[in-house]
Amino acid sequence: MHIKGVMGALALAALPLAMSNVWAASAPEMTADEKAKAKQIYFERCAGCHGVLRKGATGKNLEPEWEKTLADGTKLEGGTLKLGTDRLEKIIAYGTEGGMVNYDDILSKDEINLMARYIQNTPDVPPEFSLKDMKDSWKLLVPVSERPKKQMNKVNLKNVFAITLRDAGKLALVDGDTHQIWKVLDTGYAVHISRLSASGRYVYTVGRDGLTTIIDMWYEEPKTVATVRLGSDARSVDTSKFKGYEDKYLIGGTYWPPQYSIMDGETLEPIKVVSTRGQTVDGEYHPEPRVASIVASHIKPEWVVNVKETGQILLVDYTDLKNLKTTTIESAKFLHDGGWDASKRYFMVAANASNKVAAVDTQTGKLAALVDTAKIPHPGRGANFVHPQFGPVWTTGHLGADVVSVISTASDEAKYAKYKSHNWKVVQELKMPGAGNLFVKTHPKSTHLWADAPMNPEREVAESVYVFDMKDLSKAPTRLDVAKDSGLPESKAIRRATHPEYNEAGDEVWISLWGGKTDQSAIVIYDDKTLKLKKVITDPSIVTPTGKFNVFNTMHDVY
Ligand code: DHE
Repeated sequence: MHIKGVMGALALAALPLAMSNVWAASAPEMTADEKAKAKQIYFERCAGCHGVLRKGATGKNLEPEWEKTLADGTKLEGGTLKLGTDRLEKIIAYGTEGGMVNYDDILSKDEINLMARYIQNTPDVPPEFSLKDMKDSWKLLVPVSERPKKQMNKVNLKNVFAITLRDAGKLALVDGDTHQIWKVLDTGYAVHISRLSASGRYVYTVGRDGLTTIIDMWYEEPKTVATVRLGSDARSVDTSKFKGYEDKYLIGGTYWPPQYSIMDGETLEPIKVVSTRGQTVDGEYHPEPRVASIVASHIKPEWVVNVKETGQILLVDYTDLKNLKTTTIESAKFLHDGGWDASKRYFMVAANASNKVAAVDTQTGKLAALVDTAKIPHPGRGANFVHPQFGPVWTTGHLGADVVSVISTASDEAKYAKYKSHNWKVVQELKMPGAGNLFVKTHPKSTHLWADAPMNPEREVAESVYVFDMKDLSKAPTRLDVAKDSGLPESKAIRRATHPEYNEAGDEVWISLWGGKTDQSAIVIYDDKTLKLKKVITDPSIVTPTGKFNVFNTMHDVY
């Protein structure tokens, strides 16, 4: 199943150079057909963690041969050739304690053998993608002048949910007031996130394959009005939200090529492409610094662009695209996902392989702190609340630890001055039943903090969500068995309960029950106050639902 991409971290042998043997092996031969098939599998399952050039990030380096020198001068070397086909097959099939998950339930024996051979060969370098390539891919399906001048439907747009139907390559727009599926639209493959225009009229999606779409919700039924390709591997997109720039620009980030692109916000016409290749925070050149999360500031005409491999956070000023001004802030490797603190002055981003969260002060354009956390923080966008003992806090779950970390923030300093000494520290760790959390969520009107654990190997844990009572955080969380509550018959594959998302009013929480491609999946809705089941949305069109984005909460970064 696709989720395996998240933790694909091969534990490859590393030996001090003095002890090593001369490389004896040569890469196994492969036919052109085998290579083409392996390349596709690598893109779908492996590249997210190991990188296109296989230099490693969340996952280990997968080059045939590599050497590196540690800070103390020790030289190390390793590589897939050293491990050989048999050992690699075992690692791919059964995983490792280092975080690589097993693929024996996804890939056939032949495919595992194919991949074991493929990664001993030199990585293929995919083509670059220029501004001209983007322009050639751009399709303006409906010019702005031909679009509705006012909303042509009666749907409460602010409470619509944009739901990724991952393996179907589609997006469902669901009416949050009636719980009815409003429209299912074609998108790129495995849309990673949806973002909203500042006006709340347009939904933007970005597929893993780089295809970006803009959907106009003012029609009687939502309609895709333009598409463009950003590159061959993408994860992030956001709009310009600052006053005077509403709906003006869109920015998209790509894993391959490593760059970000700026487009017209209403037509997606490509305007500018900026490479992120360059030096890491350790001073080494990196050829593949992928663009991870991107968010739009509410307090300045800027985007925060987080570059994974370099650990550099870019504040990109969009007031003058011809003379682009960028502030580059050093933080830590490898930057991944994150969200705003309650004041929307500080952006909190996970440097997951360093077990740190970087807090960027977007007002001063400087790093406020690097906070040490438990293993592999994975916040999604995180969750903000006022802690009874520590004041304003932002929380993150962890892929690699059985806790949710509560971090004190400097939000609204005048009001919360007495908590200053706690700022930028983990003030509490809330115990989860195991590791494997991906997302946490709360809402200003709620007293609950929701956490999922879809990557946990235990079915019981992965199919449930956990709800903490923020009035008394010493209590264990309440477990809600989402798979059972869905009423769907038991399935062979684990159906992962993931990505809690509030409705506009902040009184319902929507959970994706993410089954295999051929299983029936569901969206399971709970009453936030009583934690009772409210509604289950199942429909043959609900295929592999993952991320859900409520229009109002996404527009205003409510979490
Ligand atoms: Fe995600 C956010 C990258 C695997 C679902 N994911 C993000 C972001 C990045 C990212 C950079 C932040 C985007 C932003 O805010 O601009 N994700 C990656 C990967 O590189 C990784 C580890 C492996 C891969 O090959 O993609 C990965 N992600 C997954 C999944 O397997 C998930 C569970 C299902 C899927 O669609 O593939 C998944 N990622 C999500 C979701 C968000 C996300 C739902 C948005 C969270 C939010 O609330 O903002």
